[in-house]
Amino acid sequence: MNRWTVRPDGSNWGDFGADDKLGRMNLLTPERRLRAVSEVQEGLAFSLSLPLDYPGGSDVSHGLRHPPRLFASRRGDTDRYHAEAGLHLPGCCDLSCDDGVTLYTQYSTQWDSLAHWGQIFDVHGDGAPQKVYYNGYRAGLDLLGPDQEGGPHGGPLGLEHMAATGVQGRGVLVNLQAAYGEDRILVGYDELMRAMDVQSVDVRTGDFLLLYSGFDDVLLNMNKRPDMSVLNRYGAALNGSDPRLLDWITAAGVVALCSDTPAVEGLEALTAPRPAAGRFSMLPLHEHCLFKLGIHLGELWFLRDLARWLGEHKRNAFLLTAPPLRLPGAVGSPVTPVATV
Ligand code: UVW
Repeated sequence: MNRWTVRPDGSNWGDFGADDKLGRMNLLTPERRLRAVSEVQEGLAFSLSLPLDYPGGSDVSHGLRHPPRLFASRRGDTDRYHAEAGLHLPGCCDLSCDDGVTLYTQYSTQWDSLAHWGQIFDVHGDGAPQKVYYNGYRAGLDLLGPDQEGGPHGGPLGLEHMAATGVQGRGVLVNLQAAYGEDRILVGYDELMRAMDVQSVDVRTGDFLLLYSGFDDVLLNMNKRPDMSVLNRYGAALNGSDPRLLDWITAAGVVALCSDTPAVEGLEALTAPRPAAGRFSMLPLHEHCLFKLGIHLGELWFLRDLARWLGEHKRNAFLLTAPPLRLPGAVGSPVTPVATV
């Protein structure tokens, strides 16, 4: 039986194939990658990752995610790797260190996979809504929960599939800080179009759209002690409740939205009063991108240096290379994106 017979309004389920796992990443064709390479004019590379022990603490993720913890690998109880920063290997002059890590995949600079945000939706129009994700993949059958055998596992939507594509294409950056400053502002269609117009940003089908707010710089200056009273009131984030913005994202053909903020969209809806009736998504941009259209979201990227360089050189396009970890089943992944200009 088909996973769905009714797809959500405004979704593209099935358009990339009944069993598609990649969403808009399908648009990264060799031709588009070559066009992206043609944006490289100076040979300069920018790392777009925060140090992965930022933001610090757990407040930015509302207590959900915790800083990474490194530990030394050992064989049984006798190995003393790292005890003195190096195991002296018997019978030779060599020292060796070896380590492991406990890491929350969405703690710092990250990709959200299409398994990160789903919805309760009536996929057969029979009055029995089900828990589903992009392309109708089902919770508990296609994606496995932590108490299921083999779980937790993102199944077909695990990030290893995205990683296998290489994740490389043309990036364009809109500098929302330059356009709107440091006060809190939700950027809808009008505000985004105005900023793109002033900065002559030309978004094409298959592009990664990067949005710079300045949040990364403020966060780094807090030295792993994030002050939420400042961060919650800081800078520009997309307004996921603006239907014209969502329509534009559909029409623009972007493969991903990435920003230096924790969620790309403003989190105001998390604490807003809920409507008494009708369907309601707390994070409408997540719903639109991850659930309906297969558009990956990149969050907490470090964009400051790239944004400055692009501004100084009156440019906004570059080659972006940003594969997640090829970790089977992962719902999110750290990423060290590289922009080459
Ligand atoms: C949330 O849970 C808000 O997730 P994200 O990391 O996508 O912001």
